Amino acid sequence: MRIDVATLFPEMFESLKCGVIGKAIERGLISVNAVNIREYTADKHGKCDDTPFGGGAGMVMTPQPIHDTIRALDPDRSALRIYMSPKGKTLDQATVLRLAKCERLLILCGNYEGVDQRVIDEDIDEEISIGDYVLTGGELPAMVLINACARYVKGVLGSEQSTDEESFSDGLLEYPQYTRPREYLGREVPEVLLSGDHAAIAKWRREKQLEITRERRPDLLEKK
Ligand code: 4GO
Repeated sequence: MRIDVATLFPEMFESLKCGVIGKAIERGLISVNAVNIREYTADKHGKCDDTPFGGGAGMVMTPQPIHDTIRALDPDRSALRIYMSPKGKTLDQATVLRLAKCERLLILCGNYEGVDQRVIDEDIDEEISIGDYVLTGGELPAMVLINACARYVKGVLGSEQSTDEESFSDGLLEYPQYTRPREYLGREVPEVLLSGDHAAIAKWRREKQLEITRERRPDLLEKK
């Protein structure tokens, strides 16, 4: 999977080199190519923003540098083009799975008050939000999206880590996990997990999933 990112802050994407995603990049399973929109501005002072028509606070990113960056990265429109925005469709696991199947993604990150609407209309396929809150830029949401999708690319998670036993894979929240020691701060690991009875363990875990989902996210049970 190839992911191109159009951003004013490509350095932010260096942090993807950490951990599981970093390993996947090293192994060539995914590639992340963050490009600075400023490299494409025709303005001799490197300007990429201007005041909004109609007035109001802040600055808006101008269309020319963005359009030219996107055209350079994806001249034949072979990537699915996404703009990170609080106005977008809220990201969920079904959307993650659909995007993870794409061979190429191009993610546009806005800053300030956002980007000129005409590049969204001309160049963008989908607007996605990571949740109902506003951030100063689309870069962190883009990294959330990249991380969530990369986990579903074949080979990214080791054989011991899996995407099919976790929260949301079956529409429920996850059961609690325990590891050594058997007692910590006076708290014992639930007896059944030490029993070696795999059927009893599976039953206990299912019950815990239903219990925590009923308590915290009854809406998920309704959907099921
Ligand atoms: C995306 C972008 C929040 C999200 C953003 C989100 N804030 N909830 N800020 O996914 C245009 C300028 C949007 C700053 C950007």
